[in-house]
Amino acid sequence: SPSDPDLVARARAAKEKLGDKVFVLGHHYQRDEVIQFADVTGDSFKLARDAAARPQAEYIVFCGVHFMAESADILTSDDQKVVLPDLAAGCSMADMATAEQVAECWDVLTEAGIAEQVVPVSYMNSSADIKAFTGKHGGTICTSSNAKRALEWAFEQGEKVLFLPDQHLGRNTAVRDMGMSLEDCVVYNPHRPNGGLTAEELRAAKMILWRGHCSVHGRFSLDSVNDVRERIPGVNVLVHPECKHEVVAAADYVGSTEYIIKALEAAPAGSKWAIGTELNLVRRLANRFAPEGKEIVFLDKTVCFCSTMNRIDLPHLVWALESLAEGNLVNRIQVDKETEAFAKLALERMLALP
Ligand code: CIZ
Ligand code: SF4
Repeated sequence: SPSDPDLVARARAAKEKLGDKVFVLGHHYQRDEVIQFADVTGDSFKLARDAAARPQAEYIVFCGVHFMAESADILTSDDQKVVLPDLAAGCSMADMATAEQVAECWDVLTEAGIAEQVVPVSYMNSSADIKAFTGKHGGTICTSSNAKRALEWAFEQGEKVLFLPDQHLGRNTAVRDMGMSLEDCVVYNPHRPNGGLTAEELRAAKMILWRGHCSVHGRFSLDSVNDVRERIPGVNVLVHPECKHEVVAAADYVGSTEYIIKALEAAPAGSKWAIGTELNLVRRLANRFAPEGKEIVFLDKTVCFCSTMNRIDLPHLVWALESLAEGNLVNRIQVDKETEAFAKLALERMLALP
């Protein structure tokens, strides 16, 4: 069983044996049984930075998903080895934009005569290949905390933005934060010829949104917002910007996981909150703040855990730590040199954003 005291003891022993050689990162969406062994917790960006700030740690055990481990590898030194305890922990959103599809999209933009006006902006939640494409074409990475600043910067470099791979974060940022209209946005569908768009539509658009979404956040609905308001009078609805535009438009507050945590820390006793983000985090926050008299519920009971985040469980973590303690480097995530160089360029543009 996941809370098996034997496994807990084994994880502790292996970690102790490794000492400073190992640094365990835990994403906010990880299971409690894994989070208890994390040296730091955070969102994908904070974790990648924290890994880089620990050069003495030879092994970075990344409890999160594949694209996050890639970003950690890109931002850490070559001597640091990033380990993902289960290689099947991918991200369905990141998988929605492949290198081939994005290269094809660039050809479509070139055919339409607009490629030189387009600046790619890619969400952190993308593969190293997509980050490299972004760097190569003069674009930047963004997170859900700095998407507005990234778009402002991009519109200083060019007239149009190709936003990858989360259409919801792109649309929400353009409309909520940048004063654009829904008509300024078009959706490029990689499964249709020319993205399902005419050259005229591409030329008229300001935001070209890649047709990707998060399979967790994308499932919160406007109904769930209306239902919770009826069920809990006075509730504050707080959602992540990966949610659909109609959900974000109906919410009281919108922000990244770090924003959500800070908002709940600052919330007064007696306040009520419905949160639209991953269930592991919402449950942990509900338990943490209940003693302070803050009532925190999950926005929609039909939405589940992120199944790939949940692949990292205590047995996988024990296996990874014990293997490392025995000198076996398992499940290393290593981005090739050329990809890394261009991806780093895009990440550095983000770090330089005002
Ligand atoms: O949806 C996710 O996976 C998020 C918000 C990741 C992250 O930490 O940026
Ligand atoms: Fe990917 Fe969504 Fe899971 Fe995050 S919560 S890892 S974006 S599928």
